[in-house]
Amino acid sequence: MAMTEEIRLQPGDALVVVDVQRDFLPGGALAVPEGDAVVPVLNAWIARFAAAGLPIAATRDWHPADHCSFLAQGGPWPPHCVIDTPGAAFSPDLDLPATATIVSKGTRQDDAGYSEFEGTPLHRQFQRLGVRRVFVGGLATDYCVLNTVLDALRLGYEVRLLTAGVRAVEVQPGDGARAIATMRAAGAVALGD
Ligand code: VGL
Ligand code: ZN
Repeated sequence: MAMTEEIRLQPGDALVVVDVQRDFLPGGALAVPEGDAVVPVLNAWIARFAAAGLPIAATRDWHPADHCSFLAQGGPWPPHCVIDTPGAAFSPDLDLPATATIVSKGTRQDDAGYSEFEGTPLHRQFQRLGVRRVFVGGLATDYCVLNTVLDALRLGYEVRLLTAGVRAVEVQPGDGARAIATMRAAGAVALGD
């Protein structure tokens, strides 16, 4: 946690907690290996952002039961994060303050987007709040974290990737490391463990 201490938060910073939902945790429908390891790390960041009065967005994968990314529709994934099911709930161990903004994505049948900025009000909300730098952690490194970070950079935000607070699905071994390399090459600054 040394790096966590060294970073000085400032006005214009916001935290984005990506998809820390039961279905992505061990035992879930689309379990990310060690997905639960991100929870204490992100709880520490949530506490820091909350204490500083800075914005916190908690995103969630929020799919209709016939979503295009599910196997039955020819997609790559087993059904997961179906709207209003227990698997779509945030981890019960995630300490989200009542002030956190909840952002739902993938809510339309044909909306496969893996970015939290795609088809959501997140960019508008951040613009209204004067957000310039986003700190991103959560699940999964190689899908929603990757695409959210790349979109954030394209939209002009500075990005700090909370490397201790992300875990990868790893459909192919090495996908997580490759995703981190891609995010860094695009301009994200990785904060160490
Ligand atoms: C995600 C696979 C399918 C993610 C969402 O949140 O990274 N991955 N749907
Ligand atoms: Zn999904």
